[in-house]
Amino acid sequence: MKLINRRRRFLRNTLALTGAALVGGCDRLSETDWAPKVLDSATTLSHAAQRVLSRNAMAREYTEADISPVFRPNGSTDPQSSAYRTLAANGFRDYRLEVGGLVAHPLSLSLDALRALPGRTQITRHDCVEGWSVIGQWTGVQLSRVLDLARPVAAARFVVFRCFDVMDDGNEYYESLGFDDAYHPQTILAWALNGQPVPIPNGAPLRLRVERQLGYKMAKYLRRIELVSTFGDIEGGKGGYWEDQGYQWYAGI
Ligand SMILES: Nc1nc2c(c(=O)[nH]1)N[C@H]1C(S)=C(S)[C@@H](COP(=O)(O)O)O[C@H]1N2
Ligand SMILES: [Mo]
Repeated sequence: MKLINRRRRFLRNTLALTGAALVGGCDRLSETDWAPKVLDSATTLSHAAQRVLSRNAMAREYTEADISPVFRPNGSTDPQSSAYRTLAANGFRDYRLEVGGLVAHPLSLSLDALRALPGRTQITRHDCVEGWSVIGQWTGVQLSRVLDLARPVAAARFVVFRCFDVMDDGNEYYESLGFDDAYHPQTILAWALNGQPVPIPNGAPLRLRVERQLGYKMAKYLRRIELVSTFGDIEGGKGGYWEDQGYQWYAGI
């Protein structure tokens, strides 16, 4: 057996038995080619074990040379709600992101206010559940910074994202995250794609990036962020538009 295979098998077994013990090594693991295959085996672990394993893990980041020529848009690409049309017609100058629900300090943030917060730029791969991927560079503010300003109260357990677009069945797109992903350093509210304002097809003026989960978690056309204790009483009760159609709430890659 080649050494690499032996290491792989060893790691797979180790992960399966003591996933939590390896948390400290995840950043290093993710820099190697074989790490994604090893981490794939984590999908056989229980959800709870996977969360412990991945709490601090970073999604892989790429170089400018890896950026896809076109960032393929998917789902809604041109929202028609009158609120959105009005904002778009004015170049989103009147846009405000509302932050409310179980917070001590509700917010209403303009794009300038969001851009004035410390930013993060990351080149990441977007994986759609349909089986295609694209790589793009995203710039925005870490969601954790916005949450720190809003100060979630103790009862808050999930972050819900409300969007401007209405789907074919008449329901608004929405999504939700637990606090592990909400406070993850690569979870950002992005206002730029590849150095330009986010184009309308990709979620203008502000969209979520959650780099360790599948594309449908990354709500575009953000209207409002709500802190809640449960999402069971929102829309279909499963935590997101696609979750309400049967997709998994935790869409780990
Ligand atoms: N508001 C909203 N967000 C959305 C969607 C959508 O239809 N509406 N589609 C999701 C899906 S399935 C994917 S793959 C990505 C697509 O992002 P992109 O258009 O920038 O490629 O957005 C996600 N976020
Ligand atoms: Mo998707």
